[in-house]
Amino acid sequence: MTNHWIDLKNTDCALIIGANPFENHPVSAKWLMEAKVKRGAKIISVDPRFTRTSSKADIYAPLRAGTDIAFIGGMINYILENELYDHDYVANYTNASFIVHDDYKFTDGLFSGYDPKERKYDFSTWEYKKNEKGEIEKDPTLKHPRTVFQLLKQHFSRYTIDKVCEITGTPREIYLEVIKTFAETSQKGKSGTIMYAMGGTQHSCGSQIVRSYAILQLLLGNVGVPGGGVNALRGESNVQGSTDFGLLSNNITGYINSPIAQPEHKDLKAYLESETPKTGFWSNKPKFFISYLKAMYYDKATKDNEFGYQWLPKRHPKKNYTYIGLFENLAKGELEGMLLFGQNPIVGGPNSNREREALKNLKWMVAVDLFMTETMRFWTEDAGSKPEEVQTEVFVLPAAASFEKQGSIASSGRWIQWRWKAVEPLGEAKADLDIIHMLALELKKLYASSQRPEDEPIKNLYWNYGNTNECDIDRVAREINGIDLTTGKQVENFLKLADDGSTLCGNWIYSGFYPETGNLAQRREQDDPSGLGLYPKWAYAWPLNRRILYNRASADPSGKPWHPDKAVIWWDENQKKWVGYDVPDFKATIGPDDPAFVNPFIMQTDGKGWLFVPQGKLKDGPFPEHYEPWESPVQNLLSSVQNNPVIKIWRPEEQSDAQNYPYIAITYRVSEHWQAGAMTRNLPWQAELVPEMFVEIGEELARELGVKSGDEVIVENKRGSIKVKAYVTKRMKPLMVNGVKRHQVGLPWHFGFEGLVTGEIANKLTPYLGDANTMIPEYKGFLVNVRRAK
Ligand SMILES: Nc1nc2c(c(=O)[nH]1)N[C@H]1C(S)=C(S)[C@@H](COP(=O)(O)OP(=O)(O)OC[C@H]3O[C@@H](n4cnc5c(=O)[nH]c(N)nc54)[C@H](O)[C@@H]3O)O[C@H]1N2
Ligand SMILES: Nc1nc2c(c(=O)[nH]1)N[C@H]1C(S)=C(S)[C@@H](COP(=O)(O)OP(=O)(O)OC[C@H]3O[C@@H](n4cnc5c(=O)[nH]c(N)nc54)[C@H](O)[C@@H]3O)O[C@H]1N2
Ligand SMILES: [Mo]
Repeated sequence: MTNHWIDLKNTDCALIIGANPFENHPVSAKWLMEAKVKRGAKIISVDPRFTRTSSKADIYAPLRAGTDIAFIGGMINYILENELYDHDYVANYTNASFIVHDDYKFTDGLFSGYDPKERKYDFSTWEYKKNEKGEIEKDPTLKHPRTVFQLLKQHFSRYTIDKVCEITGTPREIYLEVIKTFAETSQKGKSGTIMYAMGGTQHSCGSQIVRSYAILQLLLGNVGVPGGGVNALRGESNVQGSTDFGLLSNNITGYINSPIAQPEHKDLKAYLESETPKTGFWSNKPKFFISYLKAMYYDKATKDNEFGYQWLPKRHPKKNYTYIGLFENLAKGELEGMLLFGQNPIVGGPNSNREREALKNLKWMVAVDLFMTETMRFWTEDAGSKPEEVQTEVFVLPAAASFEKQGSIASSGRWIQWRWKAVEPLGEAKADLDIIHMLALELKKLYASSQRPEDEPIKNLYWNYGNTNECDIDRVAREINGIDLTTGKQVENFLKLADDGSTLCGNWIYSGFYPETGNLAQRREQDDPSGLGLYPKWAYAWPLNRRILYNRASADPSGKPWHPDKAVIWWDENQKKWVGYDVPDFKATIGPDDPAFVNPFIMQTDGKGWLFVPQGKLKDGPFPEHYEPWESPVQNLLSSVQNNPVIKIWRPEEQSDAQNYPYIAITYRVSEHWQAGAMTRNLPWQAELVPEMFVEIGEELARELGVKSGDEVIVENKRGSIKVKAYVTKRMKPLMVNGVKRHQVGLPWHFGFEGLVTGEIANKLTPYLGDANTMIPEYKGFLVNVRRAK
């Protein structure tokens, strides 16, 4: 989240699109209702299904799954055409005035530089026009036809109200009401938030859907202000922490790209040169990276050996390490073993039948979990396997649950809090950290006397967390925070990190979270001088305890808050610095004489919010463009390019066609269950609340199919077939899409064959393809047929 949970109370309008927070993030409901009741805020829910969130909304807008870019694109167009945007904000704080390269073009669904054979873009024209001195050319009036602003206008001019409603199936009057209501938040003193989660991201255009939210919010001046922002509601408890700590396949900690085995990364110097921008805050990257290497290898990391850079694992330039990529490598027999810490791919991964088959290539699997899961038993008849044909050896280790161990946890709002152990783990269960610790100690012992160069990374790994079976978590936390090696004391924050090997830091964005004295556990003071719910002394928000990211933009170009009700930080001419209620997300001493005074987006090289994304930072285009989901019964009405042309399609032969599979399917969560279900289908009281797998279908489709609630039906496509109960509701209604009635059906994905209640796995039906940037699967918006079971 750019903002945080409590900040929702400051909003004037919440556009909830691609999320169902009243069920999946219920605490948000408390703050949204406070905004609604106390301040008259409006809530908008945009969802193919009428959810419990929709039931609390002022406006509910249905849409066809996977048409979110069209939906937001039409809002952008309307706001530009009718000049409802925040002109001062756009002109000063975004790249609207930048002039784009002469050769950049967009023609019939394709941006310039497309190579159909490679299914890739050449990004060289996705650039700005530069003068002889290499500076970006600009037109502050925004009138030049090649400014980002005019190109944005041109790009979205095709997204008219009529066209959008034909694509999305949203009724016209409702759509107009959504636009007008949300556009009001561009007024000074008002702010609107966008809340999204998996309904927005699990699509072949997922990253561009999120981009469209960012563009809309920048146009309305809603980024950096209380009650505003682009707010990703994260999923698993501490999934925010997991990505902060490099669990994404292309990162080390703190969102720094992990090195690739390629000439540009051949040594530390080359890596830092190619990865460090000259301007913007990321120009500090060498300090963070070298401090990370010191945390990895400590005294073994010296200037002479590139601080151990060569020991750090390198990614293969041609391999795909994302989730589906790994499973496809496994299917090809490239992996021998798998460690699963709290993951249940047979139920949670896409194309479950395919993944179950791939797992059979493993020699061994170690699964660490609270419960017996479907994945641990992928080799059984229950899973559809023939046990005698599977050679995999499966080791099952019991894990301690969250309340049986201590540690830090980060929420979607980037607040890091300490969690104490409440009870001892049952039986032999151990904390994941202790399991990894024991494994590391054992590996180091095994390799201690090895002379092979390839074993150096393990031999030289710094593992200073004690020698017992219990990992010294206090030392882990100190290492993450960072240590000044000349004094042996914790560094105050990442501004104190150095690139000469004199500091060590496990994760630069967390630097400062665990000070020398008075640790995180004591950050529990409930004062909130601003009244905005910032609570600066409660928990620690990365980076630098900033509660609202880009908060420089909460003040106008002269440094005054746009409105006194929403004042966060401001320029103090007497003290010559930025002061206020939040920690400035900005260099506090940059004053009006410095051109950077109007550059709030310090993580970008140019300091501006990007309406246009240059240089292929997003692989599928500088602007979002609507394409149909990979499987769709509808022709793309905006161009002749049917699908996002750069998505990764692993199994093209499995594309299900609309003739045989006419219904649009989405998968979703119910409040009563958690994820792949182990954690709720093993609890009697939860299991009882939703005891059976079902497919949710609207009344009209139910009549057409001749089924009633409780009847057994088959839901099938080219990847699989499942037998489930029909659940007929008023919540799913057919939509008129370009004059044709289209039905959508919904499947919860919480069921499997283990646990107290069992049911078919929805993911037997989901496709194997990845968004061009993140490789997230299209879990929402694929095709199925539904028929009565005989
Ligand atoms: N009770 C409970 N809470 C949870 C979880 C759980 O399993 N159970 N899981 C947690 C996790 S890990 C996560 S990631 C989050 C996910 O949180 P959400 O994203 O809220 O979860 P979903 O229910 O998958 O999807 C949200 C909504 O998106 C809608 N939707 C489907 N397709 C589209 C589309 O194309 N466009 C739009 N606009 N909407 C669409 C669905 O109908 C659904 O109502 O929830 C977390 N919270
Ligand atoms: N069709 C469809 N599929 C989806 C989604 C969707 O919307 N639709 N959503 C996707 C999303 S957003 C997510 S996050 C994934 C989730 O997919 P998974 O991560 O596979 O799902 P979970 O059920 O959350 O699995 C977590 C396991 O961790 C165990 N566990 C809990 N606490 C601990 C602990 O402290 N230590 C250890 N070692 N284990 C623990 C639980 O018992 C459980 O078995 O699924 C994805 N799959
Ligand atoms: Mo998630």
